[in-house]
Amino acid sequence: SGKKLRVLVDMDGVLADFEGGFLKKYRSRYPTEPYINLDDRRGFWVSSQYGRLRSDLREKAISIWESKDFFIDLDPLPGGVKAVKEMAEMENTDVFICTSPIKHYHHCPHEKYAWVEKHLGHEFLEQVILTRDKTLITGDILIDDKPDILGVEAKPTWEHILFTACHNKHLTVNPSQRRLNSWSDDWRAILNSKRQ
Ligand code: DGP
Repeated sequence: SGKKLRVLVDMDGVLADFEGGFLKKYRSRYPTEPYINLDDRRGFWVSSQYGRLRSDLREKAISIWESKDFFIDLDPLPGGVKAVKEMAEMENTDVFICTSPIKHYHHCPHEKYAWVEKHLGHEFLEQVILTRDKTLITGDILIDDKPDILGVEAKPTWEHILFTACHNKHLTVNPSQRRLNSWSDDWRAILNSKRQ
């Protein structure tokens, strides 16, 4: 009953292992430079924490995700691809992948589409939304690891479900904010709670 549930799912940190992929390539490219273990990550912006470690490491960090093959090479996070495929097969459910490309556009947008095609299939390209402002996109739920999702729309239609990641796991978010701790967590219950 009611209208279809619209679920927006973020890509980096939710479906694709941005943090793990970053650290692996950073250490391989800069083997003698200091780095931040995933357990010690704090704050969404990787470049900010590396810049605090040593100012020149900010640009070195940025060079990693601006490189060719960074985004296509990201491993899927456990259970994400399966969950999204299952969601898409559910009755009365529309799933979209809602992701913000980096402004260095030479590789990232192309590789995000290629990643979806590789892991979710060609048909799933229909579901991809690239936007720098997720508040403009209407939906019932947005599953995203970024704690603060802001934009020009002050009252987005979606409820933000905070997906737990290394950089946000210690955050005490406001008590009304719901979390999905991983794809082993009960995402079906969260979807069902929003159905009419
Ligand atoms: P999204 O997860 O859709 O909100 O997209 C955010 C993107 O920004 C994602 O590709 C991760 C990336 N990112 C992480 N840390 C930094 C950073 O310090 N600087 C920039 N420019 N991008 C970052």
